[in-house]
This record gives sequence, C-alpha cells and structure tokens, in this order.
Amino acid sequence: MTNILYDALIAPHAQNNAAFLVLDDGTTMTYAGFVARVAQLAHVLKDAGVRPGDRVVVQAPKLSDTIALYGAAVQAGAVYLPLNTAYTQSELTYFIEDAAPAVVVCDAKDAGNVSAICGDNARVLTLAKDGSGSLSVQANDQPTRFDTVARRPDDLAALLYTSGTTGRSKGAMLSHKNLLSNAQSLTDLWQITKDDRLIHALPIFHTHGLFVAINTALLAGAQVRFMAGFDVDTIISEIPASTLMMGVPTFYTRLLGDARLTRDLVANMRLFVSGSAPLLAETHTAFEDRTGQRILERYGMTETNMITSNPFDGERLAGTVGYALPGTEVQITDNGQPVADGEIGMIEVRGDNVFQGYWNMPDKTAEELRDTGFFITGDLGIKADDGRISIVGRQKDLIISGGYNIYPKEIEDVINDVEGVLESAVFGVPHADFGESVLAAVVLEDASLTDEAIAAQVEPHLARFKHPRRYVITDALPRNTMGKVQKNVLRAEHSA
Ligand code: MCA
Ligand code: AMP
Repeated sequence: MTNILYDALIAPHAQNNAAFLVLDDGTTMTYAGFVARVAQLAHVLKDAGVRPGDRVVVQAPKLSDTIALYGAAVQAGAVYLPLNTAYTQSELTYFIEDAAPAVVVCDAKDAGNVSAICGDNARVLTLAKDGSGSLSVQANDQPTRFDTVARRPDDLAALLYTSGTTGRSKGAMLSHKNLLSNAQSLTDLWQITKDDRLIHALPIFHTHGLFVAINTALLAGAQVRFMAGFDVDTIISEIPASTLMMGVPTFYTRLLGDARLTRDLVANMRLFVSGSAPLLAETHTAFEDRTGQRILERYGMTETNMITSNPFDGERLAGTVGYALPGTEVQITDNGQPVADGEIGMIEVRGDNVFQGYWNMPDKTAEELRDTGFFITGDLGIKADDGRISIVGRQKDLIISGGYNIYPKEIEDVINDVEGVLESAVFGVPHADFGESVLAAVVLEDASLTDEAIAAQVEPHLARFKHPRRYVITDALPRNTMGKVQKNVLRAEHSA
C-alpha cells in the first residue's frame, strides 16, 4: 500500500534543488528543502501523538512551515484541518470540539485561548508570524527523513469546514484520491509545468489557495511566489517575472484600479485564473481591453474541489464557467431529474473529485450526496448543448464577499440571540470591491436598542469578514404568503 498524495506531490522532489516557495523577504525554500522540512514536521506530529486518521487543526500564519505542515500531515497519515486566521474563539471552539483533533497548531499569540479550548484533549503547538514557536523548535532537531504512512486512496487527507445553510459549519471530508485527481486534471488542463512561476496571494486555509494553487504547483514542480497576503504593489512588481496567477474576482478589480496594469507589464504572464465567486463579465472585458489577456474562470466548491473550467486553448467566455473537468460529470436537474440543455436547474456533480461526506453528519451527507454519487451543489446553472456551463444563481442562501463564503443563517442566529432583538434577516448587496457585502435587517423587541449595541454584541462571536456592514432597523421583515422572508425584496430595497 502507498500514500498516493505524498507519492505524487512530495516524494518526487527529494533531490529537486529548484526553488519551490519564494517568500516576501527574498528567502527561498527549495523543493528538496521542503521535502526535508515535511519529514521533520511529520516527526513532530508523530511525537505529539498523532496517529493515522487523527485530525491536525492548523490556524496559523501564511508561512512556508504552514505549507510543510500540510505535507507533514499527509506523510504522517493524518487529516489536515486548516482554519481561517480570522475566526474568533467561539468559532474555534466549535471546530475543535467537532473535529476532536489530536494536535492544534496555532499562532503563538493565541496559545492561551486555544489551550483553554483543548484542555487535555489535544496537544497545542505554536507557530508565530516570524516562524518561531514550539513547532519549529521541535522540528529543527528531527531527522529529515520519515517513513511515509501508507493510506488508501479513499482515506481522508483533509477536513475543510464550510458554513451551512443551517448555521452550523460542516466538515467536508476529502480523500487522497479527491485531492490528487483534481490536481492532476487542473495541472493538465492549465498546462502547468516546472517552468511556471505562480503568484500566490491567496490565504492557505481554503481550497483555492491550498489545493488548487499549491497542489498543482507541487505536481508540476513550479515555482511559487508565496506572498503573505494580497498587496497590489507586490503583485505589480512580481508580475513581470511570473507566468501564472490564481485569484478571486476582487484581485482582478483591484488590479484594474491600478494604472500600472498594462499589456507590457503582463507580457510574461501566460495565464490568469479566477474563481471562488462570480467574475463579472465587465471585469473580464476590462481586463482583456487593458492587458490583452482573457481571464480563465473556473468553478468549484469545498466539497468537490474544482468542477468546471473554461478551456486553456479555446474560447474563455465571460459569464460562463466552462466545461466539466475531465473525469467529472455535471448534470443539471429539476427535482433530481436531468433537464434539457439550455434549461435552468440545480448543478449536480459526480467524479473522483467529490468528497466523502460531512464529518459526523450522516443525515446532512444523505441530503446532499445522492446514492448515485451525484453531489447537489446548491448552485443553479444552465448547460449549453456543447456542455458549457453558466451559473445563473444560487438556491442556497449564501453571500460571497471577496471570495469568502458567508451563510446568513449563522449571522442571523447570533443577532437573534442579542437581548431586545425579535428577529433578523441577513442578506447580500452588490459591493464594488468585494462583489457582495453583508447587511442585516433587524426587528426589535426593545425599541431603545441601537445598531451600535447590536454590533458590539455580535462582534465577539463572528470573524470580522462576516460582520454586517450595516444594520437596518425595521418594523417588520417582508414575507411571502408562505411566511418566508423575501430577501430579494430586502436586496432590491437596499442595494443602492
Ligand atoms: C477582509 N475583510 C473582508 C474580506 N477580507 N470583509 C469582507 N469580505 C472579505 N473577503 C475585512 C477585514 O475583516 C478587515 O475588516 C478589512 O476588510 C481589511 O482586512 P484585510 O485583511 O487587510 O483585507 P484584504 O487584505 O484587503 O483582503 C481582501 C481579500 C481577502 C484579499 C479579497 O478577503 C482574500 O484573500 N480573499 C480570498 C478568499 C479565498 O481565498 N476564497 C477562496 C475560498 P475590519 O477593518 O473591519 O477589521 S475556496 C472557494 O471558495 C471555492 C472552493 C473555490 O471555488 O475556490
Ligand atoms: P465554498 O463554500 O468555498 O465551497 O464555495 C463554493 C461556492 O462558491 C460555490 O457553490 C459557488 O456558489 C461559488 N463559486 C465558486 N466558484 C465560482 C464561480 N467561478 N462563479 C460563481 N460562483 C462560484
């Protein structure tokens, strides 16, 4: 038995002295150095009591060691569980209790809080922004070889939480085969090779920045210009020496806002990829007018990795997400039955990319993953007669702000718990920078409650990117005859 993910992504680089991660301070981690560091960290995990199948929670800064930790979890047969660094203690408590990890790696500044959550149930290791902390101290003395733990293709490699329409986050169980098959499809389709240099400005706790970007780079042996975060100046200065960028639509609108983005600047770039949120056709067109490059839009989900992509060679059509990836089937359905080409329906997907179900939630899994293997995405789409897919809406109540998914139910639950609030409805309105932004309509029981007071009580419970940007106090929420809140009415009223 082998470990297909480690064997494909990491093992081949043991003697590869090419640069893998090029950091903001100019230092470089070579591929061979990465393989050695992965082994050292795998020893740390093993010594900390991690056994095959155990979860390793990581809420840590974007560092080369954080990527090596992902590799280490894979090599040690563990299940990697990355978390947004913006999550508050109350959000973190839920994830740790639900996933019951053996080890939690966190920023040194959060160690006290995290230890309080974990008690004796998990070991806590630290990794600070400057790379220091107990994780690296322990790793530095370890051997640079580790006996890779064998795993079956369907064994879990990662657990990624995705918020739910019920307000409770669900852990999407991703297997070695799920991750590897998708990395292979994307690397082939986008023709990524060792000659590529990828601009990496995404966070590494989501599918886009971790699996789409890092797994494809590892598979191809490409160089990654690994940036701490999104910064227009840094990206503009790195574009001439790079060939590839992956980003959310906000990256592209922000770049378009800078006059230095020109055809000459991007002359060396061969591919710009966009995903995680709808790319407006006007952004696509404006980017082409300015640079001569047609952004390649693709579509995916945490549960499925990438599902469709516009072609590398061929027409990249604005407003469409392209064709099902090789090995991935997409059907458009109405009540579970496929509809004719050109008709709107639910997008469903099947293939090696589709997850193994939700952690500890068999009922939720059964609701969304059919016996036939098709996963019900909650996105509404149309398939043209040549197979090209366009997303036309969402059946799930979801806001996507700057590529981050925000489920209104989770926020409404927190607002409704504020003393003096009768009920609330959270909805998204168009936003020039983030695509959508969060608003809350609130009906009060206690008329003296102010929006500042509500915001202050909501704050400790939710990561900042989820906070409503505005509270609208109203006498009643608009409802249809069935009593369902009409968020489209709220959106129309407040979009300006
Ligand atoms: C930051 N803030 C936000 C967001 N990001 N508010 C709403 N939506 C956001 N996306 C808030 C912060 O809380 C802070 O608020 C203020 O903005 C400044 O924070 P800062 O970190 O400086 O912001 P930034 O660096 O400008 O970040 C914007 C960003 C970032 C670069 C667009 O959000 C980002 O990297 N987004 C990518 C997310 C991503 O990777 N998604 C992929 C998910 P305050 O001032 O109040 O404190 S994977 C996925 O969706 C699927 C599978 C797929 O298909 O890929
Ligand atoms: P996540 O919760 O991160 O798994 O987000 C997945 C959701 O992001 C999908 O169900 C879509 O609604 C949305 N999404 C991802 N890529 C695109 C895209 N290119 N266009 C429109 N929506 C997208």
